[in-house]
This record gives sequence, C-alpha cells and structure tokens, in this order.
Amino acid sequence: MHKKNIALSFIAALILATSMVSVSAAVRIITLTVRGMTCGGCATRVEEALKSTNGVQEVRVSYERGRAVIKYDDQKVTAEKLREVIQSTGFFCEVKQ
Ligand SMILES: [Cu+2]
Repeated sequence: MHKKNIALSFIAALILATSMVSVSAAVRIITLTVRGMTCGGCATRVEEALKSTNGVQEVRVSYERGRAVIKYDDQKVTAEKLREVIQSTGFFCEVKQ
C-alpha cells in the first residue's frame, strides 16, 4: 500500500516534470540577420509576412539594424521556416546558431 503511493507520486512528478519541459521548450526567441532592407516599408513587409506565419507570436524588425527578433512556438514553426518566410519577401536572411 505504502509502496504503491510512492510509485504513484513518482509517476505524477515525472508527468509534471515532462510537461514543464515541453512548455519551456515550446516558446523561443530568435534573432535573425536580414540584409537588403532600406526603409521602414521593407521592415513592415518582413514583419507582416512573419506575423501571418503559423506559430509566430511576436515580431520586431529593424531595417537600421538589419535584423528580426521573433518569438515563436518551436512545436509549430522552425527557425529554418522563418528564414524561408523572410527570403520569400525578397530579402536575404541567414540563420546563425
Ligand atoms: Cu523599403
């Protein structure tokens, strides 16, 4: 009886730990280098394309700094996919990690 309780609480702790890991692994923030943007319009174009991508939660694009900061759910979208979305807007992007 006592052993069973220990086993049950161990399983419960394991499930809790596993779900906590998957929650913390789901949301990531990445900074991508974007080359070729010359004005705020370019930045908006990149931003809109990223925002309409499934899994993207927040986007900040700076044409002066030539970069995009993206908060995304890594269970729904990958860094490689984000790079492709930026490339599709006509700018050059590379993933550095
Ligand atoms: Cu522009």
